[in-house]
Amino acid sequence: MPIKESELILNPDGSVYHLNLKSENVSNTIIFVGDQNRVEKVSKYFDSIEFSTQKREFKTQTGYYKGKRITVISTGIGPDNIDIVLNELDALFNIDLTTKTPKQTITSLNIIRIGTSGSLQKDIPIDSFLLSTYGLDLNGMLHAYKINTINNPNIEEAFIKQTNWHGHKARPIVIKNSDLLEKQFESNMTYKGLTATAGGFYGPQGRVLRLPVQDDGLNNKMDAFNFEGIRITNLEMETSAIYGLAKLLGHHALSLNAIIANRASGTFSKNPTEVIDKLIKYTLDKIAD
Ligand code: R1P
Repeated sequence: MPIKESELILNPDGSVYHLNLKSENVSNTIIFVGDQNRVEKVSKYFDSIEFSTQKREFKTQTGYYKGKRITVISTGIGPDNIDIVLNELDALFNIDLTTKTPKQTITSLNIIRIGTSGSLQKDIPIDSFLLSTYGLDLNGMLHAYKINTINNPNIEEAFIKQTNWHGHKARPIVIKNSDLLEKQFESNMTYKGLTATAGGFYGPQGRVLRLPVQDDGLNNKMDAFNFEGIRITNLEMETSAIYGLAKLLGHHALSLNAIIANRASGTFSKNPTEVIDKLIKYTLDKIAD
């Protein structure tokens, strides 16, 4: 049965609805950034650019870096956007868009997020690189899918217990990164740890401006969380959604974070642009290696 046109929406030119992309526009090595203005901060290092487009916050450029074809795409902020980006990218490769039927053979993508993030641990300094070993989903988007083949109940149970997680909030989900990409991108420059992904920037990450939060001790409990040596190192808004959907769809994903804030000490980077640029170059060189 073909997928109905209301479920997989295509633009009049045949491109996917939100991303405005056709399969020939995209490499199977894809860098995700949050900020649409960061796309060109990556592609300025390309030797050549063959394709550019933008719709809403989703800006895409495809080009070559040291002979390797790479696509860079901005996802905007948050797990809801990741749902759109992952599903539409996957459709470009793994659904026949003419017959609207899933292909028999799956093409596996390599997805690397270059993000910014705040560290929860005093010993993970501002301006460092952090490679996310796991994504800890605190926002619930992934509960729309059947996740029981990809989650880690032991870590989840420990987290629920150690933080006294409130039953009215979405049940936390823990998803592992791609071992393959971790090996490719790790070095003595990368700290490692579990990255928590919140569904908002203020209350969902424990920031209090005028509104009280449900649990004002949550960040401290997350900071103290330990499961067999696994610590929560940082908090942002996309990693768990990328890890979860990539794994379900058969893709490899890795999240690399430029640490621009230290929530434990309450400090912010003096030069966030510089550390992001360094992480961009680091990532591109690891891809081209
Ligand atoms: C919040 O300011 C945004 O910055 C972080 C968060 O995950 C969130 O998307 O990442 P990016 O810099 O990649 O957008």
